[in-house]
Formats: sequence, structure tokens, C-alpha cells
Amino acid sequence: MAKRQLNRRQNWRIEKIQGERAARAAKRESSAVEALEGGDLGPEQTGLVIAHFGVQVEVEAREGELAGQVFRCHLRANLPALVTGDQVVWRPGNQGIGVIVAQLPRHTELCRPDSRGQLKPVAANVDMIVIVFAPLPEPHANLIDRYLVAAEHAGIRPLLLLNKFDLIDEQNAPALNALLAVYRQLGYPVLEVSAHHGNGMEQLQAQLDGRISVFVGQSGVGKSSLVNSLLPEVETRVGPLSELSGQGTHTTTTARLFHFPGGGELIDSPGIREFGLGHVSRADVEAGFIEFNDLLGTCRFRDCKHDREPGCALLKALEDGRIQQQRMNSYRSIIASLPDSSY
Ligand SMILES: Nc1nc2c(ncn2[C@@H]2O[C@H](COP(=O)(O)OP(=O)(O)OP(=O)(O)O)[C@@H](O)[C@H]2O)c(=O)[nH]1
Ligand SMILES: [Mg+2]
Ligand SMILES: [Zn+2]
Repeated sequence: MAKRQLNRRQNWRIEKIQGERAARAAKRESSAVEALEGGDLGPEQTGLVIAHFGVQVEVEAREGELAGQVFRCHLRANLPALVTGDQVVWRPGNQGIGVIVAQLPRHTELCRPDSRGQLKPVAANVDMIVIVFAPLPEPHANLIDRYLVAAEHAGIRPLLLLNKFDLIDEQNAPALNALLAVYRQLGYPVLEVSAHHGNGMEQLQAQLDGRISVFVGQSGVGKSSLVNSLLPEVETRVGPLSELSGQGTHTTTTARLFHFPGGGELIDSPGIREFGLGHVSRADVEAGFIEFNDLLGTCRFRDCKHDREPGCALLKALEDGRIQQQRMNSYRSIIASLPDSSY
């Protein structure tokens, strides 16, 4: 598909308009914060960010008599960008509105660059990344591998989840089974479920219990449908696939956190088109391919690019079948997409 190119002047105008809009929003925010702080704010206390909307966030009170209640909060100036899963210090105001005073340190952080290459956190403090894919929209192994690199980089355990089990047929089964086999062989946990028919949902629940998990993946793979199946009282919005392209229609627009009654949290996140890894180095990408671990450093040349160098341990392993071709392809495509400075 041809990308519509904007000329420099158009880009400049768009940036100017966006900049002005952001400045106006920031000004509105700071006067809202001033008005609140000039009034009657409750005591500082801890809270959990359960969703965020542009400049404001939704915070669930964690302690005292307000515990469990949800407040829309303004942010004091100079706070870092907050994301769903962040722990904060905040002060309640009137009518369900409050002010965030500080962000508490994050245990983990899942990040990705936005369309301008700026690094943006996606979710904070999660301890499992559930990479959701489905027979339809067709899965991209490269996207799964990018998530795995990001998970390894962030030190967060991944779970691969094939949803829409009910859509597996004779035609798509061989490719899907081959894909699942790649990850099973690597030792990654893989589950096959159907949000619609309920298959495998108990095993999924067992994995989610007691953990803070985030559902990630392409739009339309059924992340929100899975939330609705796991937590029937939630009824979060689900959208159809495009009839034209078979792709998802970007129904979920903000990451939102839900609680399991028995303990554990689940964050539903908006589907993505691509997962950029502009923020990691070549060495990080190599470390993200767990089957390379024992081989790295054993190539003949110290600066081996594992391309066609003689004595390359990775190429030898590829030849012997210890590294799978699909993973090598992903590795190469990720390396090729890194900014030049990472080489
Ligand atoms: N056949 C089948 N369809 C499903 C299943 N789970 C979800 N779907 C359908 O897939 C489509 C997309 O579902 P969503 O839950 O909105 O997908 P999502 O991943 O949350 O999409 P975004 O919010 O856009 O990222 C809807 O038409 C769902 O009804 C399933 O297990 N089987
Ligand atoms: Mg959704
Ligand atoms: Zn090599």
C-alpha cells in the first residue's frame, strides 16, 4: 500500500497545530490542578492507575475508606508519563476527581516506540505478557518474535496464546501447528483457547491467577473478547473484523486494568499494527532470542554479524536445525529495522 507522503510544510503545520493543542491542554490541566489544590483535597494516599486518557488518568484508591473507588485524576505538572499499572500517590477531591502527586517506582516496564520513534511505556508493573494471536487475522511470526524480544528485554515472563481455536480448519491447521511448534520447541508456554466456545479458558485462568498480566497483539485477535469471557461482568467493547481486509478494527483505544476476584490483575491493551524495537540494541535483540544464548560469543569473529561469516556459530546451528529458519528470518528482519546507530 502506498503511503501518503506529507511534504515538509504540511508536516510542519501539523506539528505546530499539535504543539499548540498540547500547550492549551497543559494549561487547562494546570488550572484544573490549581483549582483543586486551592480547594478541599483529601490526604495523600496510594492508588493504582487503571486507565489513562490523554492528559488524565483513572485511579483506583488502594487504602482507607475510599479503597476500590475510582477517581478521574489530573496530573501535577512535571510528572512523567503515567501508564496503566502505575502505582501513584494521589489526593482525592470532590465529585470523583483527584490530583496525582507522584509516581512510585516501577518494577517492570513494557515499552515500545510510537510512530515518531519516541519510546513510550505501554504498561507498568506487569509480570506476564500474554501475546495473543489467532487464525484470523493471520498471525505474523515476526510480530510474536518482536514481543518476545521486548519481554526478554524487560524481564517479563511471556505466554503465547492462540485464541479462536474454533476457527482452526484443514486449511490453516498446518501453518498454525508449525508456528506453535516453533515456540513449544523453544520452551515457551503456549495455550490454545477459544473466547467464544470456552475451550482452554480454565488453563488460561490458572496462568493468570495471582499475576499482573497484559494482553497484547494485533487488533482483532480477541483480547477484549477474552477479557469478557474471563470476567463476564466487565462487558468491555468488542469489534468485528473488517470484511474487506480481515483485519481488526482497533476497537480498544486505551489500556485498562481489571481485577480477578481471586487475586491477580489483567490489562487489556489496544491492538497494534506493528511493534517497533527502535529502543533496543543489537545485543539486546540477540539476547531476546533465547536459543542463541549458549552460542553467542562462540563465533570465530568477535564482531560476527551472523550473516555469512566463516566460523559463525549461529549459522552452523541453523544448518544443524538447532536454530529454526523462521526465527533466524525474524532475527534478521529485526536487526535490519534497527536504527543505524545500534550496529
Ligand atoms: N470465532 C471466534 N471469534 C472470536 C473469538 N474471540 C473473539 N472473536 C471475534 O474477533 C473479533 C475481534 O474481537 P475483539 O475482542 O474486539 O479483538 P481485540 O483483540 O480486542 O481487538 P482490538 O481491541 O482492536 O485490539 C470480534 O468479532 C470477536 O467476536 C473466538 O474465540 N472465536
Ligand atoms: Mg480490544
Ligand atoms: Zn556469528
